[in-house]
Amino acid sequence: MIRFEQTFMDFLLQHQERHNRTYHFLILMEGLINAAKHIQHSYLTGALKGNLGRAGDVNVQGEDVMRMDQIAQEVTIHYLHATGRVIHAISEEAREIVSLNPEGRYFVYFDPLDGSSNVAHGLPVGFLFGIAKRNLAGSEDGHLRAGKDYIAAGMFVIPTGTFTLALKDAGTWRFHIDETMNYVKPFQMVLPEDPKSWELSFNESNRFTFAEKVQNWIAQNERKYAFRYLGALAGDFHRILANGGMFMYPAIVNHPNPKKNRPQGKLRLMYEAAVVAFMCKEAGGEAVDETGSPILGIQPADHHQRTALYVGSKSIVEDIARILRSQCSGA
Ligand code: FDP
Repeated sequence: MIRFEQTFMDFLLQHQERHNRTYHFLILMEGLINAAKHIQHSYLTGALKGNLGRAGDVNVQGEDVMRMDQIAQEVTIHYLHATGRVIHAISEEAREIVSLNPEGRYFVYFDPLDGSSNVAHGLPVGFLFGIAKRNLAGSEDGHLRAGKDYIAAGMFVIPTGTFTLALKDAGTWRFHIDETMNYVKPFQMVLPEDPKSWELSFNESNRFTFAEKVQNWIAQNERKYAFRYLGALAGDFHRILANGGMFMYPAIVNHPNPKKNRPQGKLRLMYEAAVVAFMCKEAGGEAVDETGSPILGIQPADHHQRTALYVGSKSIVEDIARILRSQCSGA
């Protein structure tokens, strides 16, 4: 006998009742799910159709745009628009804010295909998103929201077929895609407390460009943990959520070529760092920036703002946060 698992929509309906979410939220989520399935399919057939190469453009971050980036952006905007629920979309792939529906009640921040170095190989990439709600009752409030004001955040790992969603004050949940392209079998993610399974994830080739205190922390701690790095935030964070430990992308401050320093960090605050920080918080973890301050508390000044990121199990992130804070105060 075939066993039918609980679907994502069943799960949302239950949570809708428990957490007072409106059907507008369900419609928005359906739009995001449709976009993810479409991207998943295009990615799986990407090599056959010649879509895994460069598009010939450079994006807002000055990086080469891949053909798949363009497809994922077009697809996501199409489905978000179709929901009629989104006033503005903020994407890594668009310099300006994309205005969709003046009556819409949500702001959506997303990176439709994160982890570009994996694209040419068809290896895992991520579709990351955060959602904030417009203030419909009072005077209009803007799209520049701190992560603590998001109502949900999530990521699809493509083409692996997993989907992780965190709902404000309702935990972080993982789903798997089934034969019918439905995301099913919700499983609540809680970051493991036991350091035995913990992993450390960062780009080792950048190691000697980090601040000295960060380098020292690595030297003192690296032997305690297994080291894993995929080079796509969604995939690396997926492992950390399950096994515990820490993913980090520290500021680059000691590059031999000073022009290559990134004192602000590399990752984007609104659609990368705040998204994983939100999921991490709902799973019992923590995330801080280069000053050791919580990522979720950062008020963005620009929608493409960058940040350094340290995210994972609470005690390991708090440990490095203490060092980062002392670095800032000059101690
Ligand atoms: P990428 O630049 O390859 O798109 O978004 C930034 C990101 O990927 C993250 O997904 C990933 O964690 C990180 O950058 C990888 O950067 P490095 O190649 O510098 O390690």
